[in-house]
Amino acid sequence: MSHPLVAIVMGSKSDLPALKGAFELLQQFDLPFAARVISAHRTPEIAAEFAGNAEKNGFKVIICAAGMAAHLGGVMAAHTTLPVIGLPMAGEPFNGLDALLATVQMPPGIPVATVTAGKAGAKNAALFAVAILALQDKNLAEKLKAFRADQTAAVIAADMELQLELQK
Ligand code: RP5
Repeated sequence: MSHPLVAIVMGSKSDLPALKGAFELLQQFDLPFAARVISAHRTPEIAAEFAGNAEKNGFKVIICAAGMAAHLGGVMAAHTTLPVIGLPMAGEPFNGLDALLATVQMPPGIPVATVTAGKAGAKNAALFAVAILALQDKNLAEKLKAFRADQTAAVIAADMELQLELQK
């Protein structure tokens, strides 16, 4: 198996259930990925070491999932020039709005490309990683176009189904 190009780093194992959609999408695109539990505040040295060596270790993009104060994306991005996608995790008591703001509000100079919170964000984070890798991979770009075409067809089919139901 080829070396994973995508790293999915989560701040806590408690984030794992929300990431299932990202795992499934990357598998759908036959993209091997590494998944790690690394906390920006509980294991800061490991976070710095992982991000600092990510490029040398063959990664091309890092997805960072974290909840609450959600420093993970910013800390990772501070230690690498690889693209970092921030995925806010929804949690109590602010249902992800805290993590969204913490992740998206990077001061100028160190960007974290932030997707929406939770399961929808997990899918979009994976799709955004695919889009980044597709820039250098024609086969992957074709797969992404096919994915979009399938999605379009599914919506059109759902609309046709609705019209038929309404005619009954
Ligand atoms: C963040 O704090 C994690 O990413 C998680 O979303 C949240 C709560 O972590 P646990 O207390 O469940 O480990 O660091």
